[in-house]
Amino acid sequence: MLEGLMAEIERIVILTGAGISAESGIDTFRSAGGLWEQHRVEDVATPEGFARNPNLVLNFYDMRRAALAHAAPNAAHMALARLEREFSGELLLVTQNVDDLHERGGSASVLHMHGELKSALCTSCETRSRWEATMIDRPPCPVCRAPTLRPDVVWFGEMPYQMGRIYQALETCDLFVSIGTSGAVYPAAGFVQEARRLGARTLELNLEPSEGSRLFHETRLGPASRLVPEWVE
Ligand code: BJW
Repeated sequence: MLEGLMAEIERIVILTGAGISAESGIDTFRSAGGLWEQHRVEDVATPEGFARNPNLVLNFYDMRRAALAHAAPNAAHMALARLEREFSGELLLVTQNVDDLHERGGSASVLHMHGELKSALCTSCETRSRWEATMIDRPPCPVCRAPTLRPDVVWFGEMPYQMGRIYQALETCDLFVSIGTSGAVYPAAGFVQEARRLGARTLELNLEPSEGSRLFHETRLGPASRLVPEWVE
């Protein structure tokens, strides 16, 4: 595929979701037993929930950061890193995931449109800082010292990061590939239509058909750890 890709394709946009990290032991959101069966979305993934009960939200993210410490990238993350190294055209890897498994799998450039678990955002001075420890102790911002740090993640009702850059890449790509995402959350769920409208070929790799499966030219079903290396090979 890599040889074929190089011959025909100049620009690729890849969107990943929770499914690519599932085989690394990271919970997805909407699968059976997933995070939204264990927690109410309104409580842990909205700005209103954080305002109501910050400790509940900080606990939720502390728990996920702890789970991430025991996880390792799988063959799908590594295959995308290989693609980045060997593809001679332009590649934009956009992830909805807040984990760092793409980076640990070897990807040098990753756009985290829903933020990152290991980053904190100060709502007073808007500085981002590294966050490896627990948040529940509510330490002050390392820059302005205000006690106003929050998880640097995008909750419902908030604007995902770097949308201008993503739409620009979608407008000019030849190939859009969606991996391990349910297509239940916008704006990411609309990327396939955007890319297709402007002429890109579209491919979905997922365990089961996503909500927008019919919008793709092609869907391949199976675990990401098998499908992604097969596609990149
Ligand atoms: C495997 C696998 C294996 C499993 N191998 N695959 C009505 C209509 C349209 C939109 C709206 C609406 N009402 C409200 C909205 C907007 C709202 C929205 O989309 N709501 C929907 C519920 C309808 N969206 C927003 O509010 C967003 N902001 C926004 O729209 O701003 C305005 C705007 C306007 C114009 C342009 C741009 C913006 C913000 C959304 C923020 C989402 N935040 C979260 C939490 C992030 C932090 C955190 O992680 O805690 O992001 S929610 C959660 O869902 C998380 C994920 O990134 C996101 C997507 O989930 P994902 O990755 O798809 O996971 P799952 O679990 O759903 O699916 C897993 C998939 O993997 C499944 O398909 C499995 O089959 C598969 N799988 N094992 C391969 N081994």
